[in-house]
Amino acid sequence: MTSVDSLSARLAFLRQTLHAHNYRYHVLDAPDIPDAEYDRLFAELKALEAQHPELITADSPTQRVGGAPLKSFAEITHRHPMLSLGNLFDEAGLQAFVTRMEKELADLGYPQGEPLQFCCEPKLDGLAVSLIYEQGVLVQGVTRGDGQKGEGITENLKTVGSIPLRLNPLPDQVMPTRLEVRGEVYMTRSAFETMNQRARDEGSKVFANPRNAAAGSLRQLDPKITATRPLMFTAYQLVEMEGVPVAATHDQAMQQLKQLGFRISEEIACVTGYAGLKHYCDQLLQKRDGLPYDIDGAVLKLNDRRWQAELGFRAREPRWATAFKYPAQEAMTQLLDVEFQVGRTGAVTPVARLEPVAVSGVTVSNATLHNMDEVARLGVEIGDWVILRRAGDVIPQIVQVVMSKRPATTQMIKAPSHCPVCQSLVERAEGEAVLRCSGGLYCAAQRKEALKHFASRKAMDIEGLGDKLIDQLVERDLVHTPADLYRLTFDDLVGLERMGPKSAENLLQALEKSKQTQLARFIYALGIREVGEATAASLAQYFGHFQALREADETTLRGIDDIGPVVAQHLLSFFAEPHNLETLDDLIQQGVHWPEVHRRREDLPLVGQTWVLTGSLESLTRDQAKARLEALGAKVAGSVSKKTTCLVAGSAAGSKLTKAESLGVEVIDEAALLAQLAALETAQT
Ligand code: I6G
Repeated sequence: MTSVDSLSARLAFLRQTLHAHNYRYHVLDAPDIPDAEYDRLFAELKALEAQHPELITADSPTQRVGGAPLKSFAEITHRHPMLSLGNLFDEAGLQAFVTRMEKELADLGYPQGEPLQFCCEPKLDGLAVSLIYEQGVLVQGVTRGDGQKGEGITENLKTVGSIPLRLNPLPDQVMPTRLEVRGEVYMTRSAFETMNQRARDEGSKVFANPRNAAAGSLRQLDPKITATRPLMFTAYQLVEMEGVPVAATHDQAMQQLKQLGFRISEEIACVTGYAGLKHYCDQLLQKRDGLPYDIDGAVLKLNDRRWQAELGFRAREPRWATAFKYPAQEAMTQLLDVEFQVGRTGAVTPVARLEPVAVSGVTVSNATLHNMDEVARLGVEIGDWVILRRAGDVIPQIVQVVMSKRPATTQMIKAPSHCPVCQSLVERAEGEAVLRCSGGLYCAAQRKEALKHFASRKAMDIEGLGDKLIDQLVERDLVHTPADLYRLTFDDLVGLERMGPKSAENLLQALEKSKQTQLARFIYALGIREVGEATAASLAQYFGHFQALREADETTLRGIDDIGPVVAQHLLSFFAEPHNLETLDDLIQQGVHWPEVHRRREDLPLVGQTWVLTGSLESLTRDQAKARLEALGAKVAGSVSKKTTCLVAGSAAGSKLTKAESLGVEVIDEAALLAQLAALETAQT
């Protein structure tokens, strides 16, 4: 073999290997090499191509990084018009859709009495694009535009990791000679939040929602900018495939697309008739907040492609498909006032009081404004009309001011100089956006919040000690520190509002019961800044003894997984504060205790195991389950692969369960998880 041959072979090997890893990562959600190894192969390919630019191919993984900036986008005529979908909003509309289709199909000769099969999927809230492949290589990517003509954004789309530059062959090594596939480019909510947070920190452009972010990213003339944006592509329609027969049904065609290398929705399901459609739409709406991306509805398609073709199109919509729309995630309302709330750590946060408005099915009258930098960035004033967004599990947010509707008499929002609760000075630390009350535990608001956190379910779990009760205990000066809770007497309690003798008795018992706790819970209950459940679990697992944590220096803390410089500093400051040390001693004096053991990580029972959690758990949150598994030494991963030891499937588990079953991975339910955790934790103590 000549050196040219061996170079070509190495280039082909690197491209094929990187391509296969891309597919595993983006489509199967099951990477099987570490990122560093991928990066090493990529760097080798890049170096070889730099030495031999004449050997670069259009489908090389290096071609994703973004080519030269364009002057403008070319106008491209769609070979098949890019239609839109009709919309349905309620049961009556859905019923009418099915009845109309039954009638039209009957007129076309559809067998009488044969129930209609539909294929359903979420309607992702992004930007529709059409991709064209020739001989398996991506040659063109176009926006929808007006449906007839769109903009050529091929270079930008090439930077999207989940768009294959080259297709995988179908079984028997067949490759379509031409393929046109359509799908949605979008951002997951978490990628969007991370990107926006970085933009806020850097003072660059912040987007109102993931959809605008995806659209803005694709409209960049410089593909290098697009390459930095966390975009995803999910295919939703196989429009045309030459050289290979297209499957008879839509769901099978989607499987063909998956084999060819495209990501398809994990929520695709085939259903029968009106009842099946209704059930799917209801279920998906229930799942909506928990999905990692925004959806604005469900897409419902007749599954049989032959009957789709018979039905054809009406105006600019297919007759065989429609969108069942869900309540919008954004709404316009008026900002009535801004109040400043003091949190557990003294953060003074502006909270928007709004004219109540329905957003994604819920009436919202308050929204966070985060901090004064955010108020300035939005340019919002009291009296303004604003766009409110409520998506996923996050607190509703104001994302934009409708300047065109600004009333003549708006009022500036001013940061308070003194705490609205205790009148201490409000400070802003250098480099921080957050305002803080300097009152510490003198401030009743901070005291109340600290006590609420201490008593909460994931912390000391003091049953019956609700927010209203804590407010009264603080306002009547009965409790200053968490340790004071354990000194409360029957007489203290019966005097409180809505507290009868029985409730007082129960609360005293709950306080007594809470004294026996676990180290991780106790650490979490202390409310140290940025020490959440998972960090508390890591600390408990690492130190085993509370005293060791209390005395740890910075070097030791920084040596622990998950502990960065900021958290280490918060821990050091907390344990350097004499008042905190007094309270800790006092709590222990009052009888708070937990089993302590010295352990080495290697001795933990789940070391070397990888667990995955999916579906909804009822008796504990995912974070709690994760923290407890990690405390026993397990690694908790986000996706199932052949390396997964066990999948915990809660209710409504979806594709991860199917995948685990196909890979022969052990699957257990919530009850079995709880039993295993209890047994292993007991064995540890
Ligand atoms: O499955 C789909 C998802 C989204 C679609 C679709 C869509 O538009 C944003 N549009 C059409 C025309 C079809 N399926 C057939």
